[in-house]
Amino acid sequence: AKAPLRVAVTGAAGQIGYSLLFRIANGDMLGKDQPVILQLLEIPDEKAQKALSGVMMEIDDCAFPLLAGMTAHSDPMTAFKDIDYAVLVGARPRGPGMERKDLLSANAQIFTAQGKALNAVAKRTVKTLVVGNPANTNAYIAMKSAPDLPAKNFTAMLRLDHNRALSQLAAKTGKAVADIEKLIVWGNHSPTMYPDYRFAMIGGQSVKQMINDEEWNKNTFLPTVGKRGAAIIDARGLSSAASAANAAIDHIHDWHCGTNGKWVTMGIPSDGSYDIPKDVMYGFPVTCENGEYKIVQGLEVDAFSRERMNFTLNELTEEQEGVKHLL
Ligand code: NAX
Repeated sequence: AKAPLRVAVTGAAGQIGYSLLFRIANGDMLGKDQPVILQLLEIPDEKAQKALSGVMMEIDDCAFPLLAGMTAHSDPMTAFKDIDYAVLVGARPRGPGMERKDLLSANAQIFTAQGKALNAVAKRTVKTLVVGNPANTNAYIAMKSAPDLPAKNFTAMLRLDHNRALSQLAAKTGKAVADIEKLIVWGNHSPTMYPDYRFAMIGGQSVKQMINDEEWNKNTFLPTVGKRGAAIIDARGLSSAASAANAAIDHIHDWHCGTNGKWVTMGIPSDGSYDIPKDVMYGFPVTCENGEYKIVQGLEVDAFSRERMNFTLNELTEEQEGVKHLL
């Protein structure tokens, strides 16, 4: 049998945690033959810790065969000890009267502390996915706070946006979501993201040609995907949770198990590809193999795409400039 892998999840008593933890313990993330140990972090607040203990009781009651251990923590220095994977979900939400820069600095504190803890105690090969918003910038902060770990192992979640775009394209073309290949979401996990189906294929046919409607792309597809999070809050009264957890599972599953050549979107520190400045935490098309992702290279960037890619890049640059003095 395989040795267990240690997975830390922060914000473990939150909404996303409630959908995510059961699926990790069930083997959906790292494979059906891979035992896992869960190291769960919540804020020290008594209510949060108590809620976490309740979630852990339920996980116990599932009697998951792959769950080899589980611990509760209120300090990242113990939660991240020897971990193989970190899924950083917990973040400071925007409160009433809070401005964007207050939100950025509140989160900068959380993610500098967690980056330093990863740097100090996690396995040297630890792979990190940041889900908590602003996800790209939080991932950037954690990466910059962990100088002894490989920068490439810090990533941000764009996969929910990718999956949302897939489902819109499936509905538009009347085809199965599983048959759509080569979709991309460039940039920031925010309404400025650029979902790009110029290269997408279904059964050997170009999706762009099948749809053949630039007005639909600009006026329906891009805003629908970009504002999907808001539409879900409006309908449900709560932000997306199960779909976000599912996207986190997909992201790490594909990173760990590989994509067999299939393109997926990951927020990763740029290596300069596509003229995105080095280190910016940006959504790129990647393929994964042997636990490593690789940016899909050589794609043409037309004028419309460059404009959209720069728009979302500028937002990221501003966010990352805004936290620089805190790093
Ligand atoms: P909840 O408020 O339900 O849960 C968050 C949990 O995190 C709370 O239990 C809180 O106590 C805990 N927490 C806060 N600070 C912490 C810290 N420093 N260490 C450990 N735990 C901490 O939010 P939920 O709906 O689960 O969403 C979590 C985050 O995901 C939010 O920032 C949200 O904006 C973000 N999202 C990101 C998405 C993405 O695609 N990247 C999509 C879904 C989601 O909106």
